[in-house]
Amino acid sequence: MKNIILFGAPGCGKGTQASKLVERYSLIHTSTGDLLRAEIKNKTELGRKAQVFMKKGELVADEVVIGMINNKINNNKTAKGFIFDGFPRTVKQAIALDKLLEKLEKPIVKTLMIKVKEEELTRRLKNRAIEQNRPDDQNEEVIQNRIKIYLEKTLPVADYYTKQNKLVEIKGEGTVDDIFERISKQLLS
Ligand code: B4P
Repeated sequence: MKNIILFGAPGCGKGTQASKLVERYSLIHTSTGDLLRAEIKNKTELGRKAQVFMKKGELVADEVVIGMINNKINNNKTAKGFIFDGFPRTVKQAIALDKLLEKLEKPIVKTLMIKVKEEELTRRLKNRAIEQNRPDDQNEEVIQNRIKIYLEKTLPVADYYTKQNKLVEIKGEGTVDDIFERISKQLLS
């Protein structure tokens, strides 16, 4: 099993690249953003609570997303591997993920950090607001809040994996295919 994390700021292209990677490598795509949006769509209690935070560009509570990941891993124990997209977003989530994978004796092999300049992130999120009508992309204030929260709460996760010698930086600007090839090279090395 090969477990990989796609890491980076909102709008860096984690979801875009994860979809292509699962196709090529037959891994299970595990996006906490997608799981939360499905809960909202299905009008569940969890979705109703998560929506309040997501609309403001805030993170959903660690316990909630860790619980969702726990279920996903337990329901796919024989999988070839997972691509974690948008998770972990806090150091607490990273520690919990290590513990869950320890039980399976299948640790994270690499954390790929997709790096994109802030002005390009903002441009992409504004475009996504038009294309996908996501409530968390709808105004500049929320977009800026998401970037601020990324810098405060999520960026320390990069140090966590650097200390484990697992962090690899990927230039996240250029065409989707160029970035995909950069990531694939890292997965094969
Ligand atoms: P996510 O669903 O993870 O979304 P994201 O970080 O905003 O975007 P991503 O990086 O996947 O970008 P995409 O490929 O779409 O999170 C949404 C929210 O859910 C969070 O803000 C939070 O509230 C909550 N949440 C999720 N996980 C959580 C967790 N673990 N803990 C707590 N809360 C959590 O790309 C963006 C746009 O750029 C797209 O329109 C795409 O087409 C375009 N694009 C991609 N690559 C491009 C390229 N190379 N060139 C030009 N455009 C490109």
